[in-house]
Amino acid sequence: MANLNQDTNNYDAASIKVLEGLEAVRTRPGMYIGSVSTRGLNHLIYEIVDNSVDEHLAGFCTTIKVILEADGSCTVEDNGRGIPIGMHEKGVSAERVVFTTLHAGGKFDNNAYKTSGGLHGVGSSVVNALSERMTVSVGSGGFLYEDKYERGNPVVELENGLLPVAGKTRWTGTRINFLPDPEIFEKTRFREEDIKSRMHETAYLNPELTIEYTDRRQEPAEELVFHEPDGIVGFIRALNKSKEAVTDIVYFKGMSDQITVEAAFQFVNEFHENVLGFCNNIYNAEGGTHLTGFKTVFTQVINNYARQIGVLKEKDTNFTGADIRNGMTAVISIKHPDPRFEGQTKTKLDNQDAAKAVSQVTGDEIVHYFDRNLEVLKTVIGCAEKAAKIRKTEEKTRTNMLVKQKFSFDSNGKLANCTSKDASKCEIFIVEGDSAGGSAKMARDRMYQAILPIRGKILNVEKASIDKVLANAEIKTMINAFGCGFSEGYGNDFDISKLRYDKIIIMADADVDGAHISTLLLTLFYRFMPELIYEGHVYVAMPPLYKVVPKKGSGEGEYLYDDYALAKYRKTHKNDFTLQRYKGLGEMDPEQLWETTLDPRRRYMRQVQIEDAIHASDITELLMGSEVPPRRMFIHDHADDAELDV
Ligand code: TSJ
Repeated sequence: MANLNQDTNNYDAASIKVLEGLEAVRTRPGMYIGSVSTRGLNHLIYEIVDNSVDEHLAGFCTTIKVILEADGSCTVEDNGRGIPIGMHEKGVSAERVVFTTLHAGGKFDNNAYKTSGGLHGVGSSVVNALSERMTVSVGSGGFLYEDKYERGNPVVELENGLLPVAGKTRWTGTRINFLPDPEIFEKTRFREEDIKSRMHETAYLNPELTIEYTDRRQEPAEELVFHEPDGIVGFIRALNKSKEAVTDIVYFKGMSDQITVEAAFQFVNEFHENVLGFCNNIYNAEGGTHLTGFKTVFTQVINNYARQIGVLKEKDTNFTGADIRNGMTAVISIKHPDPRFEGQTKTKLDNQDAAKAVSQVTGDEIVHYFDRNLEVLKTVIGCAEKAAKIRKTEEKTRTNMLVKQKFSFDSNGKLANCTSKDASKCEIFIVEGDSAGGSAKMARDRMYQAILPIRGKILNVEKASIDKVLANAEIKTMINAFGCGFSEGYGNDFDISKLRYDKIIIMADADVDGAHISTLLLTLFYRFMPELIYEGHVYVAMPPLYKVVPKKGSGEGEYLYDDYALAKYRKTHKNDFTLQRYKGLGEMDPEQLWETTLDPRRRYMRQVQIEDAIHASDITELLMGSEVPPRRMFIHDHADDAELDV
């Protein structure tokens, strides 16, 4: 409070309220940014950058610079009009109001397409409140203005409510530098892979925008320029770059009812669909009304054509939507003046008018296109025919298979199930290797913990067709054990309410093979049971890497879970301890396994979060690709991704 400028009584009163508001952000940061993990940290950058993207959408900014500074702070700069620095009705510079008022609204929301990415579409004031320090620089009308904050509190004295001039400049725009507060965040290192892929995605969605990315935390600095003049067409090209395309990329854009609709799609030789939805440049992981509109009309149009050209006869049933989208990669990007979101993670677009607008534009545009491109139409219908045929054979196989297995749940040799049937308390560990599986069976809490050992590598589901996936013994056992079936392109038999375990915990060695198995399992879940991940049921166990025992004293020693912990331990214990390194789960006896990895009160584990489908398919591509170095990099990086459970 000491730093508050008290020029006007007006401001005095207003500022007290402001501080109370920002204090709430610091007390419950999760409410505003989702989490205080790396994910929430990265979100600070997205939040700031989105403001510059808004300025771009308003037609005033062409370039955004994003710099990860060597001191751990982040700078975002644009060449727009500059945040207004004039007098606001509250009696202070408008800029102050933006950074000290929660949801600074009204005057600053005159932008028709304000990006509001749902739950976490929070304001710059939230970033300010969660930053140890923040500097705001504005270039406007030939002058440079500067304002500074510490943990949300202004530290620059205003002159009659206005910012002092800091110099002359010909530059116009806004530059923000902020340092995330270590009192708030578990870790304060931005994750470059996330930032880069988000900036690249933003470039695809805004073809006239250039984003210059610099990471100065490394020597030499990494510099990248994201500029994608082909827009979502380029996005589709990138998504399909290692796939076998069977059609050209089709693109269209239109407007209906104040909503701009833009879409691109292409068919590839694969067994699944990849249809991504964006609203106001924000990815909608859970889809929503724009995707529904697109899918519904696409299905109708293709079925109509199929009847017209006689591929479907009168007695034939229609192709299902999934038949038609088999092999489709699509991006649907809409701009909506007032988006609403629902769903588990508030990433599902909920506006009914979006479904209407998308189906209207899509219907008109694809009929226009297919009328003039019969070859593409025939290819698309050909894909649907093939998919329908496979679906029909597999429907039979699957019914036989699942009926046979339905009652074999308890008699399955490998699964050591738990006694309790209360799903909310039960856990299933999927354990790599029979020896670790054996120890885990002995060590577990039989009441609530089930153990399923799996051997070797399960199928790479990305490349295999559904019948091969289902023929795999370990996958069958797993699907049966979970109890909720599975969903894939040909219908949805997945019912998460039947899930028998609250937590599905992957337990693999901390080496490359272990990471490979974890990723194969995650890919399987992601493809066929994505709700498991979206609803937070999937975890990765984190067995310790080391045990340290002090040479002096009576200390029993402790387990260390990463190299960082070991480095810290070395600092406080010098060399007066013995160090045991665990090579694999198989090395631990049952008691150790219980203490370190199974016991809910002591174990560490990470909850798996799929940030978005794009990332997941990148992951798969990385892991399934032939180059070894990037593969290893992912495996290492991935450990930072998720949250600590305990
Ligand atoms: F998040 C933020 F507020 F900190 C922030 C805002 C961060 C960054 C990097 C840039 C921006 C920002 C805001 N860039 N450009 C603008 N533009 C305006 O706020 C603005 C300027 C002029 C007018 C006008 O009507 O004249 C309206 C607006 C909203």
